[in-house]
Amino acid sequence: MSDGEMEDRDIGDDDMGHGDMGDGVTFRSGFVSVLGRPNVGKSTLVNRMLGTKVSITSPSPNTTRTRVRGILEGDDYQLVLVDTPGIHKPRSALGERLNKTATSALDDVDVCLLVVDANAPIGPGDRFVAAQLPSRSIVVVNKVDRTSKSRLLGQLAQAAEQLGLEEAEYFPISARTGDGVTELVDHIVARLPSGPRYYPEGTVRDVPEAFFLGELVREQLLRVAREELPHSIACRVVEWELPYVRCEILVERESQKAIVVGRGGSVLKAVGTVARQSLPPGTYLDLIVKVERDWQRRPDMIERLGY
Ligand SMILES: Nc1nc2c(ncn2[C@@H]2O[C@H](COP(=O)(O)OP(=O)(O)O)[C@@H](O)[C@H]2O)c(=O)[nH]1
Ligand SMILES: [Mg+2]
Repeated sequence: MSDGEMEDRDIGDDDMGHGDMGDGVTFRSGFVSVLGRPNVGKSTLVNRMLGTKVSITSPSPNTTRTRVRGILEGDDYQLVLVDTPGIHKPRSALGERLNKTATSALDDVDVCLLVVDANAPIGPGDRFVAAQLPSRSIVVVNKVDRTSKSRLLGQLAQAAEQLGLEEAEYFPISARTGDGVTELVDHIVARLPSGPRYYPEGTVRDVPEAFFLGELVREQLLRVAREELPHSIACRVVEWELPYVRCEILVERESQKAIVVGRGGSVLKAVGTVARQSLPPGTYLDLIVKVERDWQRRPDMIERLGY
């Protein structure tokens, strides 16, 4: 989804009045983890709820590699949204690491969102994730823009029957169009306990700036990547001395390097143009492609990349 498609959420003027809901609570806050199998739209939902991009998205699974925190606030609440890597059957050291990162987001969480795809049958992947969640989770049935009313009803029934979450609540939404998202946010806020402001007012994301730039570079590269390449790309900013920024792009094989560079450097150039838009004007962004053989299988490299 492009930034342009997203409207800014005007959180300041929310006249719903989430504050004192008759229980004497005047400020609510808490951590809300977003979990699910890969590709169901977790990151798209997090971005949509925040009205800005904090987490990169792509059509290929396992795009999200770290826990990404975005902060949504109103006059009387602050909600820390934790996006996670999709939980899946791991095939590499990286995959194992991603699962660990995701399940660790279950510790000390106030509300759990389990995202499922409205257009795919509830399967073992969904049940596997659900089994690790508290029974009182919120099941978000995403991508309703692609389904029909009757199919959606079937999907809700299946979710209720198969996920084993006795006390779950169900929200059909479209992270892409925003359909149902306001209702979901209102509901989550109402469920938050009374608590402090965890982040200074106005904070949007808890991701180091340099790391986020590396993510934006990777997101652009994922647009040209096919087959196994998405998993093989890693980006890390190795120098951040404004106006000079240097970002390394790692791939696993020489053949992949050619794709990432593009004919006459065309891909790199296009990627750089988009990534620079999030940097101060006049920033010089140096993109360097390196082959780091089989980094996905090497725990030391995964660690060094911050995954
Ligand atoms: N049609 C449709 N596609 C969506 C929706 N939400 C996400 N997607 C697409 O699903 C793919 C995976 O999304 P992403 O947020 O990266 O999934 P994640 O792996 O769960 O974080 C991307 O191509 C998204 O554009 C939705 O509500 N409707
Ligand atoms: Mg994601």
